[in-house]
Amino acid sequence: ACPPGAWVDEELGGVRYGLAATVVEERTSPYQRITIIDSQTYGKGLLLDGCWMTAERQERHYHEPLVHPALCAAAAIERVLVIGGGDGGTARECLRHPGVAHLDMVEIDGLVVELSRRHLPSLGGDAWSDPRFHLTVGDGIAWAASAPDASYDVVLVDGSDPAGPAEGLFNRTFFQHCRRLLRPGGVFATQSESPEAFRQVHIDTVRLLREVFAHADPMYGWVPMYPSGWWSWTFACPDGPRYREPLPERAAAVAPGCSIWSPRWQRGAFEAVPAFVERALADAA
Ligand code: PUT
Repeated sequence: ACPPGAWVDEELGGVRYGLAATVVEERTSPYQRITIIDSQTYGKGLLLDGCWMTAERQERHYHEPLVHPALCAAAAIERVLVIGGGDGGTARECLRHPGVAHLDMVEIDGLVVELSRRHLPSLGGDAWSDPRFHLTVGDGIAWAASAPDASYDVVLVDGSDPAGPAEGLFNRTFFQHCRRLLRPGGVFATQSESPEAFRQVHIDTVRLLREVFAHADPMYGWVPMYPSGWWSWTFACPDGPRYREPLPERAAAVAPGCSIWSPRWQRGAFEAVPAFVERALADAA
């Protein structure tokens, strides 16, 4: 139990998003400050540079919506690339799909992987020892720039907020490379911030993805520990919005193991575009 009065907060725009928690370990890597906490409500958790990334009893709100719309819609899912994702949760959800034969995960900060494996082992679960899983500690932006054309069926970006090491995960050149990496029928997805707490970043990201991929749509849900709690993921395809409707056989294989995502949840989440975002995107068209 946490001592009374112990809080760990992320502060953003004059608001605090906090948990009653104690700090278990804090380290500084060449990229960022990494904090592991233990909270009463959500179990152990991870912050990078003081921003919430994940926690044991909350991570499904974030990882399931990032992964399953893409993995249930791409024409094939043999080869998957995850950029970021050092806590292991995104890889774990991808590897629940039996059609995934090879998953490359490129995480810039090896210390995030090390601390996540030690303190948050349920996040990656069996992914770390799965023979289909290939971890590279390195720069995901450079990986995207140098990987061959049409080398992945699905590309997922699980980065932190657009500052520090994650800043380059929100720009045109990076998205153009991600498009280039997709095989025909492939799907791209990225976390695209909060429409409330990161309003302009969110709108700019969706606009940019529409320009680069031709088809891109945001999907909305909740990650209670993140700023405002209201979050988004954006899916993109060059050949049409195939990500909107999950293939029944793929969905049936993973839905029973999900806490948040289901085909029905997904349909509602794509429809739940706030009016101000709809207007901003229409103005840009
Ligand atoms: N991958 C975590 C998203 C960033 C949340 N602040």
